[in-house]
Parts: sequence; C-alpha cells; structure tokens
Amino acid sequence: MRALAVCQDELVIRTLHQVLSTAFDIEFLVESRPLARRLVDDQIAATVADPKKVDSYLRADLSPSTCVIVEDNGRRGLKSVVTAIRDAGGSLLYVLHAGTRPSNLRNHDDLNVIVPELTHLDLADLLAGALTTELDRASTRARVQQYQRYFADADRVLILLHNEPDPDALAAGLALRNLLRRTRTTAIIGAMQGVTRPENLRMADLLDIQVETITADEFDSFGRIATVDVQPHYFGGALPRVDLVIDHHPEQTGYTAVFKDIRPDFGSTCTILTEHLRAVDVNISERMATAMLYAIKSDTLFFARHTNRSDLEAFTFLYPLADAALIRKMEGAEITLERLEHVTRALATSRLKRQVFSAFLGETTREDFITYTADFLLQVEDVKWSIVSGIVGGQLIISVRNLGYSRNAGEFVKSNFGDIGSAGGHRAMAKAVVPADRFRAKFGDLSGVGIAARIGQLAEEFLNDSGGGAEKNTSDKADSG
Ligand SMILES: [Mn+2]
Repeated sequence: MRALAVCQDELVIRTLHQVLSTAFDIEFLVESRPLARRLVDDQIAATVADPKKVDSYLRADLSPSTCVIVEDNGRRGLKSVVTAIRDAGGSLLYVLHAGTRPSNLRNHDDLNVIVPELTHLDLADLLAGALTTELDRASTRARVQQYQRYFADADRVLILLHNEPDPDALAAGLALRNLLRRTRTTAIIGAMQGVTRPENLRMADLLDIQVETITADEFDSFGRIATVDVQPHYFGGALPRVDLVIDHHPEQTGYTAVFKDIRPDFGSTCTILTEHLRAVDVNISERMATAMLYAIKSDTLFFARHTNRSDLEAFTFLYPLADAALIRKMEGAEITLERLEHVTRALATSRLKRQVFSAFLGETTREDFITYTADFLLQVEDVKWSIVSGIVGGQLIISVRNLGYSRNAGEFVKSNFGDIGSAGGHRAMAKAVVPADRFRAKFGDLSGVGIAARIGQLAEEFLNDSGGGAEKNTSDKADSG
C-alpha cells in the first residue's frame, strides 16, 4: 500500500519511516532541499515540493487509495495543504498533530469541512500507552529487584497461601517461587489448611504443584515469609510480621510487611505477578503460564466480575504461552459424579416459588457440595435466587446465590441467621454457618422439606420487604397464598 507523508520535521519523518516502511511504500514530501538530501542519503524516499500546490500532488501521482499523512506542527497553512490534497484527488487523509498546542486544535472542524472523512491523530496519544507501560514496568522492576535481593540469602522461604488454596493462590505461589529463583526444597508453598476441593486438587495434580500443610509454630523455621493472594491478618495473630505481601484483596491493617504490592482493583493476584515477571524478564514456562492463565480466568469468572485492563493484558500475554487443552481439562474437573449426585438430591426437597429456589441436602461430607449445588441451580431457567443448605459436622451451612440485580444476599443471611451463627457475604453470594441445634431452637424441629420451605419463605419475605427497594410484583400474590 502507498503512503505519502507531508512532513517538515526530521524527527517525525524518521520515526514515521521506521514505523511504517515495513507495511507501506512510504514517500515524504518536504520543503527543504538539504533535508531531502539527508533523507535520500539514508534511503528514505523524499521529494522537494510546495505542499500548498495541487501540482505537487499530481506529480506525486496521488490516487484515492493513497494514504496521505499531513503533519500539523502548529504552523499556519494547514488548510491550504489539505485543500490542495483534496483538489489533487486525495481522500484518505490523516492529520498528525505533533506538538500542537491545544488552542490550535480548534481548526479540527474547519479541516473536516474540506475533507469530511479526514482523521485526526495525536502523536502524544499514540505514544502515551506504550510509554507509560514502559515506565510503569521500570518502577515495577525496581520493586521486584528489591525483594529478590532481600530474599536471596535466606536458607528456606515460606510462600504462604490462604486455606483451601484456589487456582489464583496456587499459581501465584508458583510464580513467586520462580521470581525468587528457588526450587521446591528451598521455597515451600504452604497453607494452614490444604487443598480439598476437586477442581483445586485437579489443578495441583495436573500442574504438579505441592502444597504443604504448615502449622503456626513452624513459621519461625523459615528465613523469610511471603503471603500471596492473602494478607497476614487472615492468620489471626499467628503471623505478626512478614517480608512480602502480594495480593488483590482490599488492603488490611494490623500487620507489618517489609515489602508489599497490594492492588485491590486487579481481578487476580496472578495479574500482579504477570507484571512482576514481565518487568524482570523471567522465563515463563508453559506450566507456569497455564497455571496463571487458569487463575485469571477462574478468579474473574472469565472476566465476568471484578476485572480491569491489566487482567485482560495479562491474559493476552499469557495465552500464547499456555496449554489451552490442559486448562479445559482442569475446568472439566468441576463436574464430578459426587457433585451431580448432590444436585439430584437437592431436587427431592426443592421448592421454587417466585423465582426463589430452595433445597436442603441433609447430611453431607464436604461444604463444597453445598456451594456447588447452589451455583449449579442458579443456572436453571426462572431461578433468580438459589439457596442450598446442608449439614456438615453438626453445622447447618446455608449457601445463597443470586443473579446480582436484586437485594443483597449478605444482608439476607445476616438478618435471618446472624443471631444464631456466623453469616455474611456480598450482593450476589453469601453464606451462613449455624449449629444445627440453634437452628432448630429458632425455627422448630423441621423435616428436610420443611427446612427448604422455611428458608425459601424467609427469602421471599426478604425480597418483598420494601426496605431494599426491590420491585414489588403484586400479580404474583395469588401463588404465594
Ligand atoms: Mn485471588
């Protein structure tokens, strides 16, 4: 493709030539003879001509498909240049504003009157993204090198994760170990309660990530301690001091850390660590890229929640390095026969009224069966609230999910179960843990069907309560009576 650039500034000319000459057959139209000579000496095609004359463009053999770039350097005469190009038959016109002062930009509209399809480009805008990324990377590099040095002479390092480490925690542990240039014997990835959920186990297994169970009295045996995807306050008083914290949860107080990088606006800890890895040019193996890509996908629910531009950029960067087939395999692990069996079991006691689904699973061995079933049933047509309860070790667990644009699920569990157990959560997901005998004392000795019905009814009442401004639907009255 042909391009003609009307430019008088040598720096702009040389930059455009470097950037565009691979894709375009580019030629420059300049006013100064010495400048043209210098350019031609460097194999840059340049001709001397008056840019305000139609004839200059006719001689340059301008066609409607030639891409014409006109530099606006704030000098007068831009209008006559654009007019001459139009009269010579040019229509693919770009005005490149290079160092133009804002007051001069008002002639934008004047130019578009002459050539309606004219496009404005601002050199500063074009540069901004790349330049700030590069400078940000330099400051990240300085931070990373500082903690790398600080960790370098420790015999053994602990990278501590939260309980039941999820994909983000597991991958972050792996990434930090790599950044610290350590092996699994010199940097232990540990948690106080290890991995039990099937999808997390499957990931740890497929990617060969070992998580050691650590007790509080072992903390002293490590030369340096880092926490990733979690902050030290999570461990109560057990961890008053750490060396490094990398996390994307809201920043907490009540601990001291030598280094920290906490970015609550990021969708995953692995996004932060991708930036660390890129800043210091560490080699990213396929295994590590796969782990981190899966972590970003899973923590952001594939960009459906709490995501920013950096998450997307990290994803784009990691994608070609990762093993997509392996990720599909890890995702498939979410469905197990045991979990499907719980979904079926839920149907036996279920009640669906006014878009509130409620079911009781009875006794079960693991809490994730309850949350999985609640998540699963939220997908059912006509369900806007899904509440699944069950008993694990004498505790009644109530898991609540909704589609988000209704009243707050966290408030629902707090107002109904906060007095007899622990209850809390967010707008779209919440949980209550109540000793089974305290539930009975408050609500009576109910059957399984009775428990599901009672909790469903509480949710309906909560949704109908005008307090939260939920829409009232009077036409539904008949079926609730
Ligand atoms: Mn996370």
